[in-house]
Amino acid sequence: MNEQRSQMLANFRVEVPSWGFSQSGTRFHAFEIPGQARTLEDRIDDAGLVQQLTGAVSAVALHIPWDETSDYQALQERVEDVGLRVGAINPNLFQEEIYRFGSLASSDPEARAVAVSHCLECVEIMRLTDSKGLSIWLPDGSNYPGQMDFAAAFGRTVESLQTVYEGMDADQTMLIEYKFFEPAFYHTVLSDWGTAMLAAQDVGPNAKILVDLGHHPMGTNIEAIVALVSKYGRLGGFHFNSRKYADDDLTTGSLNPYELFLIFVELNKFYNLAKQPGDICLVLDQSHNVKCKLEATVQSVTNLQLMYAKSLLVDYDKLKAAQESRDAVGCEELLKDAFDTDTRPWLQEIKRQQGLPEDPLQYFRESGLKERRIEARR
Ligand code: PSV
Ligand code: MN
Repeated sequence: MNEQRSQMLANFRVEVPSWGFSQSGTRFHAFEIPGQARTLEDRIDDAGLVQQLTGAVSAVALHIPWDETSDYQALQERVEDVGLRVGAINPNLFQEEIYRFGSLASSDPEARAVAVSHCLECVEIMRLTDSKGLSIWLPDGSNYPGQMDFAAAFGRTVESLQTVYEGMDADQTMLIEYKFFEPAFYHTVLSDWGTAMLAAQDVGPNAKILVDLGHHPMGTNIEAIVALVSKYGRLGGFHFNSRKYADDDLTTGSLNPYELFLIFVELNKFYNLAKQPGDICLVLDQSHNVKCKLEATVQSVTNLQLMYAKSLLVDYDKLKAAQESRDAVGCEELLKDAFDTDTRPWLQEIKRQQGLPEDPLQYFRESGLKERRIEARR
């Protein structure tokens, strides 16, 4: 395999979410999964273990207050001890009573003030932990026609985001995540890439869009969104996961590998994803309610590596030429050729060179690591 491409594949990194390791559930029940993390330290150790197994983790993304602590410097040291950085900091704007009618968009000035001040507290945590991304998702919206004035709610959101942005440093990025429904079912304030883009443009140059793969209506062409937002310099990052129906938070690549590959194809046109630290923030956002959480995270990281590898096989010059000569079949065949190539032997070869287990899942299961983790957390 071409040396440069191998180097790129070897350098690919993704952030893992602390919340992907602890107990989660559906609105019906949260099951106990053997070995799941119980403390903040467990979550960091799990992120470190995924890095030890895959070599492809850059950072652990945190959610506040789920990962709140009295000593953020100690937290950062622990993260560095497991070979990682503190990744994006996610404020939580959805679990306070005062947010019943919204957070940054609320018509209640007190609710807005609480939400803004929580985001600013997260900016302070970023300073203490040297994190560069403030990843904001707001649940704001309405359930019934007439309940909320759409334009006014959007205006209040922009104003709140501007206040947060003014409190941020020049080397910090605000990531604005959109989602088309849930928890609101009639209208959502930041429902799609267009509304997030309008907000980002009003907020400032370091306000970017975050694309969560589970946040679009069925059939949305996410790769086309990626291309447009990138063209306008506004792509800030990703929340990777997989979905069948809505925001299912399943293992990345489990249901949509071709879509994932096509997203990487667009990303490669704009960014060098092998550059570390990267220009965009690639994060998993999943909650594993059936699988061993650590195994699901390893699977997700591996699926990302394999799809990224396939995207590196595309001949982009040939693709451009075929597009310009309007050869629809030729274009598609170029992509299919790359997608149909088995990239597992290539990734295994890289892992051998890096001294990593060729099959991280098998290693986790057979080396005793899995049992020891379950035993220690009983
Ligand atoms: C909302 O569904 C979301 O995708 C946001 O990123 C939240 O921070 C995260 O999920 C919570 O799990
Ligand atoms: Mn998300």
